[in-house]
Amino acid sequence: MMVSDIVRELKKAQSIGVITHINPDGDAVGSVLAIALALKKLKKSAVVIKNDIIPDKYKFLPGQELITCIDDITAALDILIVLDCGDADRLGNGICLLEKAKTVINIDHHISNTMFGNLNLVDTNAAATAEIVYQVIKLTGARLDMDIATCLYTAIVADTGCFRYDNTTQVTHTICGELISLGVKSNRIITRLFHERTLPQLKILGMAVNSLKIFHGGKTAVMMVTKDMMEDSGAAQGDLENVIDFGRDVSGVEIAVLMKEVEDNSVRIGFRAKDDVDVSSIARGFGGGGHKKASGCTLKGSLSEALEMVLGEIDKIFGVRQ
Ligand SMILES: [Mn+2]
Repeated sequence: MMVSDIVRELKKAQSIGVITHINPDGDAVGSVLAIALALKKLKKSAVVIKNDIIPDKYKFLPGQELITCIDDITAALDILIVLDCGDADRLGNGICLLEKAKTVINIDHHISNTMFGNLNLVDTNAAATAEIVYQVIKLTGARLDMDIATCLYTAIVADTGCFRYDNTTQVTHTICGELISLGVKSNRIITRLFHERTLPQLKILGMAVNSLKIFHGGKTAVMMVTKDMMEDSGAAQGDLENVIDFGRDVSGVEIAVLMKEVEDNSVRIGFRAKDDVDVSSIARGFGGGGHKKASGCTLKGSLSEALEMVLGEIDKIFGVRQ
């Protein structure tokens, strides 16, 4: 599917809902707000449909007034745009909206995308879904203003780890250069995303780092976050974003794992790879998905059971555990 096919559909439509995956990250939030703001400029009735809590650190983004609850979507939508979501199951309660929309447009950059839309625009070379959203907005002719640019820039900065990950390309920098020329406050956004922490965020980071264990002769770093740690620190869901990077940053580590105990005897697991290891296959093997260097899955069981399963898979890459 081409960007022009998507734009043609958008132009024909009137009521458009925009949604992303549960546990939304910066790319997710920035992308949905950017496209909804642009659609407004094209005089469409556009809303961002809320299927999960939006982390406080993205509350500064423009367009928050376009956010609507699922229950308020009573009439059928001409189009539902699903952004940054590799699998319809990651829509949480929002999955019911797939039925309510005449056309579902799936725009994403995950290699694991299941192509669940009527129209699918999946570009795995894009560093962030926001890069694709930028192309779509450009082609609609909607004027990129500072609000839209701020959302897009934040999304790209979030998904590239501030241009550090190797998904960052010349295209990424070209787009971001244009966004800065529109007045985006680059350093303020980067500080907000990567350097500013609430006290609970700092406490949970400390606890996670303290739990770090090394395996495979230093190539694997595992951090574990228990429900008690979340409670003691006062941290909320979303406060763990980027914590996994501290495991990856350890010299010699090639795979970082962050395991979080979640409600119903299950463990949410994130993987990050340095250099040549592909962690998307590990996550996929456990029913999850993601990218080569950043992926995730959920396992049933206790933290220690999940740890054994994960290390068992990494043994296959690095050989005998040390
Ligand atoms: Mn993304």
